[in-house]
Amino acid sequence: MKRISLTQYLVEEQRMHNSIPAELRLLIEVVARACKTISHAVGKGALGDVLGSAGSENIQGEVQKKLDILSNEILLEANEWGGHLAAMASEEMESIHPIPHRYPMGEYMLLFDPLDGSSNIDVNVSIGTIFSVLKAPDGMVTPTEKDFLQPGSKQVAAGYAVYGPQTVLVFTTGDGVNCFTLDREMGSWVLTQKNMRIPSETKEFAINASNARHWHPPVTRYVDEMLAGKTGPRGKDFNMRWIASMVADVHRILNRGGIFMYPADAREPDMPGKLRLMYEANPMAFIIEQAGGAATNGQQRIMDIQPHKLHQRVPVFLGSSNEVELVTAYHKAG
Ligand code: AHM
Ligand code: MG
Repeated sequence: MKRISLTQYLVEEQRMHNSIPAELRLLIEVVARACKTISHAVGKGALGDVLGSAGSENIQGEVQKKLDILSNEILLEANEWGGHLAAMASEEMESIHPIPHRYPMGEYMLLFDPLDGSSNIDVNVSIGTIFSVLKAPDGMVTPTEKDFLQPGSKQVAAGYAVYGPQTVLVFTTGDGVNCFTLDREMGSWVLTQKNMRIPSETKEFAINASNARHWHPPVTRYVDEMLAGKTGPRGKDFNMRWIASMVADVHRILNRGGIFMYPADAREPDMPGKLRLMYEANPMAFIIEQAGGAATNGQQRIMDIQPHKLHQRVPVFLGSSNEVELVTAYHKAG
């Protein structure tokens, strides 16, 4: 079978459909290269002295792992000099990172969760990187946090890498979803799945059930009905998976369907869920919708939410469309 590299795919997309402007193409190639470097560091594990805590906390008060910081630096350094970006923002940094003046400024803005699934780093379970690309507002001279506060529907690209048994890169530029696998010997990304589609029906769900006692009634109702199985109101048995790395859970759902949930709950009424709108929910929602699935916060489409701050959290329900619609309807019913 003829192998199509990431570069060939991007060049041909640009040539045939004009769907990927040259600067965006460069951006995706640079992010992919950074993910390759992160994948290499992840693969070294204890041998590369990359495991364990860094002894610091990020803006959300979470303890940072060495790999969180290293991955953040790799993405920043890789993306600073190419002239394709105006600024970056990261889950691991309190404020935005404008492109230093010594480099030309481009028209895109990049947001990322450099190392998603941090709790799995030290136990050799799949982890990943998530990214989202926005356009700088017209006339922007000096980027500020406000320039990033655009709804997810404005994303021009989004993607993730999974560092697992295989390293894969999945992304969309608004024209379907494709998956590339890293050929570790050759060091190149090879197209391995074209136009990924999520089945609309599923018998599999993903939620951290240890929080069940804190859930709000619509989530309890929805999960209880699935747990009731064949003789319950859903009339079928469901299976459950929870990897605690959103990238890995979403990758499974893209491949064989399912629903992923990280709801808000009663623990901290002021904290709407755990996941971040700009670095996790929006990019994953874009990919899931592009593959025929759906993504809501229980009330509305995630990509329609107008962000009011960079590190905003949001409840997340995404995956097979029929299931996301059902749990959203339960929320709307009160
Ligand atoms: P992180 O970005 O700090 O790794 O946190 C996000 C992760 C998601 O990947 C995953 O779905 C979730 O946190 C797991 O949370 P929990 O440990 O509460 O199950
Ligand atoms: Mg994360």
